[in-house]
Amino acid sequence: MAYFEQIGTIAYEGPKSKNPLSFKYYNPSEVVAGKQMKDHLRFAMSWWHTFTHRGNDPFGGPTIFRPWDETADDIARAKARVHAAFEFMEKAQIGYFCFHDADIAPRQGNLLETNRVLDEVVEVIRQEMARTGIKCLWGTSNCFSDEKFVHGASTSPNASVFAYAAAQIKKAIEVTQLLGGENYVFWGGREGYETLLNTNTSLELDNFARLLQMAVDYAKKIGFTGQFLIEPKPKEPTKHQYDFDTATVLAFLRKYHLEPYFKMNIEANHATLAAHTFQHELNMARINGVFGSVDANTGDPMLGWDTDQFPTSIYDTTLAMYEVLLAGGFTTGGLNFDAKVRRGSFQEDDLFLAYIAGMDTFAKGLRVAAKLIEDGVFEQFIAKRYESYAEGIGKDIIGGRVGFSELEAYALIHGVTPNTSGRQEYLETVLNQYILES
Ligand code: XLS
Ligand code: NI
Ligand code: NI
Repeated sequence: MAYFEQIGTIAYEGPKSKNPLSFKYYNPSEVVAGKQMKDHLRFAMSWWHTFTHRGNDPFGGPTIFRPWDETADDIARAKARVHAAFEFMEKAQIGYFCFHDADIAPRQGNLLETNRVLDEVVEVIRQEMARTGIKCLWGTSNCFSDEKFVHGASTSPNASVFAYAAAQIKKAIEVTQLLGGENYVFWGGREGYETLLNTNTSLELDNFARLLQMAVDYAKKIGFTGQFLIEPKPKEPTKHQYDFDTATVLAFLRKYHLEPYFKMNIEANHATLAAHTFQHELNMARINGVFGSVDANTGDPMLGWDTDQFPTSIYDTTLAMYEVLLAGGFTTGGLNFDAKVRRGSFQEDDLFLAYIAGMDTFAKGLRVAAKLIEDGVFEQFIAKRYESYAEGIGKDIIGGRVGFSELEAYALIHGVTPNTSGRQEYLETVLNQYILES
């Protein structure tokens, strides 16, 4: 049975097309900067936002009613969703998907039954993957929605909750391995705190590290070779999330000697919640060698929460793709649209229109970023700005040949040379020019 009968495969029609159900900038097989666009961008569909989101918000119930949700039996419904999801990905030319255990199969009364049903649905996914060639970018476990995780998972004060979370994650890694997932994501769910008046942060952080070490050990034991990713987020659902931002996660990984096993999954909306730009977080991951993958979405500058909107700002996607290209591009990672249609965009074709918007915006960003890098626009400016470190005293500082006494002697004799302008407004104009002309 087809769920999107009215819609055919979305094709590239170019920037002049007025057909809403076409790509204007995303031309999957076109070569940009030495690679096909589809291999640069590695677009992925988020199972949760695309197939289980019903439009609920704190003030109202569902506004989104999908045909696959009409199946009364919850296991049959999960299987119907699998068929709808693969039809959707095929038609939208999305090569990968990401999932939480709880998105793909309904939980049952106990862990054993839950895992059995999960296996049953995973088998349908496996068949659809074989039929379509669509792959799994990453899997993860939902250790935050259920009531038992009220005080966290591995950071819960209740040790039996720690054990349950570990069991869930063990199974989710196994399922990800079975589906050939290229990564496994740890987003800190409720790993954080509401008040220090009742929280032992020291024990909670140690326990968080213990859980991650167990995951590393287990992956080794079963031969899971996917990349482990941590997805930083500063707040929501807890007031203070432990994985605040890339820098905080790095300090944590280094303290517990976990850095070799983890990279970052950078989400745009989480970056801005941490009062960083998306580009800043990607840059921090890149320069520290922990750039892994991206959750592509956007927040709203006027709202202080994770609105998970589809990205439509070419400015942001250009600067994001600029960092991705400088990082050498994606290896195991990709662009997962951790984004949902607005509550008012409840028609089925809105799903396609939303993904087209996001994919085209990133495709355009890739095109502009590739041109900026090809022309060395900012790279040359930056190299020139720091040229005082290429010779003389600057070279001695970098070479470790001088200390405070030598520098004092230098300063007494030479004083300082004049500073030059940072030319920010000029560079911003050049960036606009590239966005408009590329
Ligand atoms: C929530 C997160 C979540 C992760 C996967 O804010 O973005 O969706 O990506 O657990
Ligand atoms: Ni995310
Ligand atoms: Ni998020």
